[in-house]
Order: sequence, then C-alpha cells, then structure tokens
Amino acid sequence: MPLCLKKIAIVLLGLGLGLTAASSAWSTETLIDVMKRRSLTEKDLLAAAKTYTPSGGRDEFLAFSSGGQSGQVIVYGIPSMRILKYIGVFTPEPWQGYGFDDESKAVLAEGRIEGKDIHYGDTHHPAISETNGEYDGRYLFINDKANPRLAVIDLRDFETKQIVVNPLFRSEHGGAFVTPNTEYVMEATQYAAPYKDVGYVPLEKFNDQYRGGLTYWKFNREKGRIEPENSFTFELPPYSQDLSDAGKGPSNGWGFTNSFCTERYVGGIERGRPPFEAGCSSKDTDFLHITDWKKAEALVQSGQVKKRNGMFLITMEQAIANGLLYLIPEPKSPHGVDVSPDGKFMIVSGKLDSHVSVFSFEKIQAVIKAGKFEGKDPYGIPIIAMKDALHLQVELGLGPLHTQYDSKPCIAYTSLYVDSMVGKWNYCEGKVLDKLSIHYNIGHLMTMEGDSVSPKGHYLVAMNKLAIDRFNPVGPLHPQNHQLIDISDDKMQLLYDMPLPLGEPHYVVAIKADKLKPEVRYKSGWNSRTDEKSPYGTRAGREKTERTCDAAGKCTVEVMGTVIRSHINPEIIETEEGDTLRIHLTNLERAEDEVHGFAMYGHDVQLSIEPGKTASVTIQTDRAGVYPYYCTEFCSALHLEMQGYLLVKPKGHKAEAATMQEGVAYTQADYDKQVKTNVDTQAVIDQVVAFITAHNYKDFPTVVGLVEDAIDQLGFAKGAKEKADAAAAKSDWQNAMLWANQWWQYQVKTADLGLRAKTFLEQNGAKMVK
Ligand code: K7E
Ligand code: CUA
Repeated sequence: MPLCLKKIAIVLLGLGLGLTAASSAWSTETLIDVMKRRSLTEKDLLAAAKTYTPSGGRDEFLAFSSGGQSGQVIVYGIPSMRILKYIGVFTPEPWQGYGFDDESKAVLAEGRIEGKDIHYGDTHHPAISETNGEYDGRYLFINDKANPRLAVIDLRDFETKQIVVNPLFRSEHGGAFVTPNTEYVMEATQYAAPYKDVGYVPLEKFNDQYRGGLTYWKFNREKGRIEPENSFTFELPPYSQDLSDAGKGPSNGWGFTNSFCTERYVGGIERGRPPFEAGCSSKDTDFLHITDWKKAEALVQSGQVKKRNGMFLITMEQAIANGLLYLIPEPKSPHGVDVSPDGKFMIVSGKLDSHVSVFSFEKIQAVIKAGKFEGKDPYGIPIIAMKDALHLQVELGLGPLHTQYDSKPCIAYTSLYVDSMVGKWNYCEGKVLDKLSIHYNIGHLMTMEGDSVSPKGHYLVAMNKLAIDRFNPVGPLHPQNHQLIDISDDKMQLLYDMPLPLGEPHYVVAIKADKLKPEVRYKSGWNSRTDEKSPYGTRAGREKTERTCDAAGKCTVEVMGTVIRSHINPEIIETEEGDTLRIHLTNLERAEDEVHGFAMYGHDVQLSIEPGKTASVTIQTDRAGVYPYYCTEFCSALHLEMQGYLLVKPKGHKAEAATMQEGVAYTQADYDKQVKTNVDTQAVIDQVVAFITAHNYKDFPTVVGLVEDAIDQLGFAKGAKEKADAAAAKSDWQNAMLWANQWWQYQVKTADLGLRAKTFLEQNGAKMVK
C-alpha cells in the first residue's frame, strides 16, 4: 500500500469508516481498490470530498450563469456543480412552456426589436438584486448584448417576468449591474451607432452622429418590474463602452463604465482599410467613464432632461455642465471594472497590458472637487489624469480581464486570459500572492457573492473560454468548462471541471442558497407572468367550453379546463374548421412538483402547468382532423391515460346519432369485484388519515398542500361513487363498473397523496397531537 493511501485509510478508520472490512457492507470494492482502478490520487480524493454531495444533499450556494447565445440562464449548485435549471429568458424553452403559452409569449413579445421577433439572446451578465449592497435573493437581471435588452427574473418562481428593449441603443454590453439598493440597473452600449430613432447615417459621420450611452433602468421593487418611463440614459461618445459596475459605500451614487476603441476607428477590410482590431488598439489608454447617477436622477426629476424615443436622455453638454460625467485614462483595451467590497477602489484590467490598475475613489473625488483636470476629450468631457486617480498598479500576468473579491480584506482574484491563470493578489498593498493554472483561456471568474459588500469566500469558479481536450469529444462544438477552485487556503486548489453544454456563458453570480425562498405552488388560477389571478383560472367542477361567433361569422371556441391526476378536463374538444381555439388550463394540484404538461399534435403546443398555474394557448384550427393531446409530465401511474382529442370538424359537418364504441362489456360481477376493492382501499386511506390527523401536520406547509389535494381527490371519489350507485340501481352495469373504477382511481390518488404526507411527517419529526 503506498504511503498516501495508508494515510487515508488511517483517517477513515479514525472516523469509523473502515476501508476494508466495514465498507464491504455496501460494496465489495474498497476505496483503495477504486483509487487504483481509476488511477486517483490522494489529492483527487480530497477534491472529490470537497465537491461530492451525497444523494439528497443540498448545495451551500446557487449560481446563476449566463447562458450566452442560448438566451437562457443556467442555475447550478456549488460546490456540487450540479445543474438544476435552465431558465428561458430571451429564447423559447419548451419544457417550461416558455414561448408556447400565451402568458409567456406576451413576455417574449416585449422583446421584439423594431417589430421583429428575436428568437435568441446573447446573455452576458446576470446580477442579483441587492439591499444595502448585499444580495437579497429576490430578483435576477440579465442583459442581451446583441439586441440591447434587459430581462427581469423573479427568484420566487425562477420565471422571466419582463423584457425591456433599450429605445436608443443598437448593441450593449455593460449590463446588468445593480446599484446597492437595486434603485437602478446599469446597461451600457458596446458598439456605437446612431440612436434608434435615427435611421441611416453613413459611417463617414461616425464621430459626429454615432453615439454610445449608459442607461440607468429604474427598478420598482414592490412591483418587481423595470419602469422605462422613469429610467434615464447618459449620451456618451462613440467609444466602445464595455463593462460597468456601480459604486457602493463611499462611492454609492456613482457608476463606472470602461471602454475600448476610444480611437474611434472604423475598419473596412473590403475597402482596403486596416481592420478594426488594428485601429482599435493603437493608443496606450482608453477611458474609464465615471457617472454621478444620484445627481443625474435629481436633474431628471427637476424636469430639465428631455425624452428621446421615450427615454430621458442626458446629453453630453448637460452632463458636462452639471458635473455628472468624467473620464480617466485606463490601460489599453480594458475589459473589467470591478468596485471593491468597501467601495473605495475600482479595479481595471487592460487586456493588452500586463497590469491591473487600482483606482482610488477618494483620489478621483479630490480631483473633481479641485477641478484639476488634465484636459478634455473631443466632446468636452473633463479628463482626470491617470496618475492623480491611481492607487497602485500591479504586474499580474498576461491578458488580465475580470476581478472578484474574497471574504478576506484586500484580497482579489483576477482572470488572466492569455496566461490561462487565476492571479490572487492584495490590492491594498499591491502584492501578488498566488497563481493557479486553469484550462484554458479564462474569461470571467466568480467568487461567492463576490460583487456584494460582503463576499463569502470559500469557492471561486473560473469560466473558461475554451475547453479543448478536457472532456470526451462530442464533435467540433465543445462544451464550456467551468472550473471550481477552493480559495479557503492561501494556495488556490482546483477541485472540479464542469462541462456546461449550453451557449458560451460569460458571467455568473452565486448567492448563499438559504437566502432564496422559492415557492412550490402558485395561488390557484394564477398567471405566473403577470403575477395576478388569471381571468381564465378554473375551479374543479366549473370546467366549460363555449363557442361564440362574431358578426362576420368568425367563431372562437374557448375552453376553461383543469388538469389533475390523471385527467385533463375536457377530454374531448370540438371545433369547426376555421375556428380559433383558446384553451385555458388550471392545475388543481397543490402538492409539490405535481406538474402537468399539455402537448398537442400538429400545433406547436407544449405547456407546463405547475400546481396552481393557469396556462393558456391560442391556436387556429384551420384543418379538419383528429388531434390527440396528452400530459407531458409523468405525473402518476395513469399519466399515459391523461389524454384527449381535439376534433376539428369539416365545415357543415352533420353528426350522426350514434353511441360510443366500447371495447369491453361489464357485468354485475365486475362491478361487485371493483366495489370490494374500493372498500378495501378506503380502509387503507382511513388508516393514513388517522396517522396524519394524529400529528401536527398543519405545521408543515408541504403536508398541508398534500392533504388539501387528498381531500379534493376524496371529494371527487364521492361524486364518482354516487354515479356508480345510481347506474347500479338501474342495473346499468357498464356505467356502474366504469364509475366504480373512476371512484377507485380517485381513491388511489388520495392514498398516494396521503402516503407522501405520512412519509414526510415521519421523516421530518412530526409530533403526536393527541
Ligand atoms: Cu468578459 Cu461579456 Cu463580461 Cu465575456 S464579457 S468573458
Ligand atoms: Cu399529468 Cu402526466
């Protein structure tokens, strides 16, 4: 046995976990055997122990990753790196019915660009809402670089609620970044362009008529929505503004946005001009833009700012005259600007410079107060000399990009794109502390709550631009690689590679999982996208279908339906060729995770109806035919039977009077046998009910939901029993047997819910109340 293996064996034995004898209880292979077989080292095992989360275990942090070009957000746990959800944001996502039900189609429609549907988004920077600079776990914002848009996701249900389109920009990058109390969400342009209310402007007029900008989107916390009418934009020079960050602590009220291509170069290879990349990197410095949003807000409120295309636009002249906008040279082609947790420093890295630059907010303010500028840019914006604003610079490595903060004071981590490394350093004293190689070409990096006033330390995730050979090959398009790094010691330790099979994620934010309070069900009949009761919410027994025709003879069939284990009500929908069909389905369940789906042949219909939700879909039934529909979530033992037919009748079709053909003829004996089963089942239900009611089940919301559903199902059972009894009284054994069977189906669901409730109570320490 090699020494290191022996050591592990001793440690495990010390914990009462024998490597040989004791472990054989569940495995004939010992830990040592597995290590040998899989060529694992002691270091591997240690790393595994730090990330492995046993079955049923929960993660300490939840990460929200940009889904890049997928237009989605990826949710995963840390340290397990298990993916939990893809949230549809700018892109339809069928599993969630996003972009398929009428409610979410309305959200996506908010994101139309100049009347066109956009079927993707290029998401870059997620941001969690903050209260006093701390992540509060209520909302998530994310930007779309390609079509300047911002989305609001509610973290109570992880659904996208709103998309706003920037009315001026034609590209953006510096969003979403929130101010310390989520008063505003920042969104800055990337590629300068004429504002959207102006059509064509030749590139020859770039300096005069192309513009950048920075929008502060006003967020209404109570409503959980952005208010475009109360938002404002800084007009900025046609530099390529890049990333932003909001000040905090002493710098609260200010925003920081860096830029590249302040050369204002326009390429044109086909015209014989040197490409953009040559002309956009010729100067040694670009500009960090500093904006005073508090003063700007006051200026807007004073009524002195005019709206342009529906957006308050603070012109450069206004911003200069009111002292709202300043520039500081920053090293060549910078990419990140990250405000330190105490709000005193702004760290900027130049992609083409090996230094990270630490700017001091105090020094910046001193220059502004003294009015001692080194000059003006071509648009008259005052320039603060770099030396007057710098705290220090550190030579960290090649291609520094983004910086994140540790829970320990003055400690930062910066991604080194060209070196493919993470650099750990002290930004107060300017000392390099540690470097770790990663694979390969890191973009952003992220520490736990690393953007907040109190980063939580523990872990860092490196978001690498290339994965190359890290994973089993899956064709020329490789997965992304997020690498988990332990930062709790002085030396960083690489723990885990996670392939991310979606888009090119840019930035990620992670929050302590216990700050999130997601709900498990909606209030009954709920429109989850508007957060209001749906006018189409339907209760059990109130299902109905109505056909109405307008004066022009155009008819609409409106279905107010319900879904519950294990049927869709209605099971038969009839329309006439040419009718519009509107189906509204309410999930009557309250039990956790009892979701029903709804898919229909030939109509691009796929809904996700979570407990309490009402989802609607509108289709044109323009071809006569038979269209099966069914539930798409395996919701119960009789899930496959959760089905129905849409019958689109030809115009002028005359129905023949006929009874339904049935496959089996039932006798009284069949009926009696079924009734006996039902009586036995009821005895089981009674036992379970006795157990539940003898305990303090009302203290467990999960169980209360299950019990409510069980009571519903039992009520339906009673109704079915009455129908069975009535048919039996008339010796109609066919219907007596079928209703007796339906009575039993309801009992089975009742028993299933009851047993889930009982198990929950047993596992969660419920107490006897009698
Ligand atoms: Cu560096 Cu869009 Cu933040 Cu990509 S960005 S890495
Ligand atoms: Cu409901 Cu399957």
